[in-house]
Amino acid sequence: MAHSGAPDITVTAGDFTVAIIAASWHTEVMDGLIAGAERAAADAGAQTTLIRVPGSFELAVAAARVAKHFDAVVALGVVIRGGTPHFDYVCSAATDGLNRVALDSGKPVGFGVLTCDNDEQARDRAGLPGSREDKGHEAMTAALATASALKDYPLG
Ligand code: DLZ
Repeated sequence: MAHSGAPDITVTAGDFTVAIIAASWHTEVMDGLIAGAERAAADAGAQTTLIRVPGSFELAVAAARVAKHFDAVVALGVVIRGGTPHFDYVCSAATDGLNRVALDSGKPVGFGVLTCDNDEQARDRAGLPGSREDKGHEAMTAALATASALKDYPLG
């Protein structure tokens, strides 16, 4: 299911704790993203805690609040373009906010927010039966691989 050009990452170090922050819009696609993230964590021996928020706009504040309590955070959401500029504002808030959390906390933040033109594009990336990609799994793998790469460099 890997995207063309995506690295084949194997996470070797287990024992990490990860907060999965998940938005609630677009239920079926979100269920696929969460399942993919949880599968990747289980394969790597990591412990997860699932925290639900209403929409993708709320992902960053939740990540900011909990980052210090976990080795890594994975943010999952689905934003579908509508007929107004709202899509751009929610996507910017999520991407800018989550990037700020990563830099401010020094903790890896896996970015599993789908920003799509339509529901079909989102389903194709959600790790559901028939999907070409599994972005929840990818986001968790990236967060764990980064936590592993940085484990010998403590915060502060
Ligand atoms: C309002 C809204 C809309 C129109 N679309 C989405 C979406 O496609 N995906 C998503 O995660 N959230 C959406 N939201 C909700 C906002 O993220 C946010 O929860 C509300 O604006 C309340 O702050």
